[in-house]
Amino acid sequence: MIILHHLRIGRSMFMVWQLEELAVEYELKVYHRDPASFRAQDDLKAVHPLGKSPVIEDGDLMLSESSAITTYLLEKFDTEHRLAPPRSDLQNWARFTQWLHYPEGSVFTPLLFNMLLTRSGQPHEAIELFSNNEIKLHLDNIARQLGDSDFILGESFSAADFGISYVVSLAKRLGQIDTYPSLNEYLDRTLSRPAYLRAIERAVE
Ligand SMILES: N[C@@H](CCC(=O)N[C@@H](CS)C(=O)NCC(=O)O)C(=O)O
Repeated sequence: MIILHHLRIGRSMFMVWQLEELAVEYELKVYHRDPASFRAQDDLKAVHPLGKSPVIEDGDLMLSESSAITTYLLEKFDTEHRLAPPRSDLQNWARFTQWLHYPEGSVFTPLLFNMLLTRSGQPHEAIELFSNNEIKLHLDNIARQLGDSDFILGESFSAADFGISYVVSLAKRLGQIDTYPSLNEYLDRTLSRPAYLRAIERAVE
């Protein structure tokens, strides 16, 4: 059975959601953040040297990095290609892969800069300029790709929507999507899916 090491308040929630969408049996091990630093604590560091989440175990396999975990879970459980195109459909598979890796690879970093600047209360002109420009670039890009579609790759929900929902919801928490009605509607749509609601119920005690 898959074991998900789940650190509360963060991107691991989107892995619980994925397991629920795949209707996979899994065990959830929940970890709490240090209330002062908001970082993971030693219990999670004992699981994996990075001390970060999500991490899954499947028998002898221990896997970190959200996009790698998603790819593994799709290979193993999405045999009917409900959540991603098959590799034989090479161009659509390549497009899917681009949107799967984009949130962690490009969108998260400027959002993190914004979050750290806000938390520190210390202005930093160069970092602020960089992160504001990059956040706008990426939110514009996501909104453009969405257009009038329901989901990031068109009318069907796909596994690329987990990571996109994560970064858009983080942007929302940081007050960055007020001028993007389509991103607000997108979040309403993805985060009201029954599998996400089940994930919340299971992961938030
Ligand atoms: N690139 C990794 C990032 C993992 C990560 O940074 N996770 C955060 C949770 S949102 C974490 O565990 N932070 C705790 C810490 O670094 O102390 C992924 O895609 O999963």
